[in-house]
Amino acid sequence: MAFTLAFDVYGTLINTHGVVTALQDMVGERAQLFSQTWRDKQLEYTFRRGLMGQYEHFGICTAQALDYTCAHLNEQLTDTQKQQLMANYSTLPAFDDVHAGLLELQKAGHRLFAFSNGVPDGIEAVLKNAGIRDLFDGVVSVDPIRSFKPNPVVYQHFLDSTGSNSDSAWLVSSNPFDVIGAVTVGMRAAWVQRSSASIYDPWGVPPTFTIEGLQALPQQLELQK
Ligand code: 2OP
Repeated sequence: MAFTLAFDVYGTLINTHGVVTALQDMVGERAQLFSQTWRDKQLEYTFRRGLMGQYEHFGICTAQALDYTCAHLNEQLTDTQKQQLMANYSTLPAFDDVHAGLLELQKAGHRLFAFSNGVPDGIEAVLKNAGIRDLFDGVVSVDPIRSFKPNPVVYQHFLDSTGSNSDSAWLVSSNPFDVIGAVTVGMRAAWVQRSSASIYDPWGVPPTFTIEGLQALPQQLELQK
């Protein structure tokens, strides 16, 4: 049986910490801390905007989180530096295991979709620049719903947009909140734990299985048919 696979983008296919190299020139040793704070705040803003019904594009959440991070860490970045960091967001790299893993899944006959909090143009650009856009059947953004993961409505939007259902569709994500969001609406979900430092939320809602990278996904899906 071929499955419909929803791949989370930022943090799963694409390494958001690809900005660290550019940040090293701007904030030196604090580049890693800056990157992590920026990412955490970006996600927090999506959660809060979703909860409050105050939707703004993912790019706005990212830009506002960047301003917050500068203030929080007392780093005075210029407008040009901030623009450079925001531009880097569309040229972030894919993780090393992604291209080969997607290719194998495509060959196995699965339908591959990128499914993200990003707006369609942003998702298209980052996947294209990372050299993996052609491996997908399509891109599904939360934007038409004007909310963010893990609002249950956005997972239903994925199923509706791809003509799939919770028996045939899987979420593949490194973000535990995303996995829990998908499992809660009845989808199956693979958690991609690339590092032992990545902790799963102890909510009693486990992933269907855990993998260390996409190379393990084709075989694991074979076992689920
Ligand atoms: C994405 O939707 C959650 O950032 C993650 O791409």
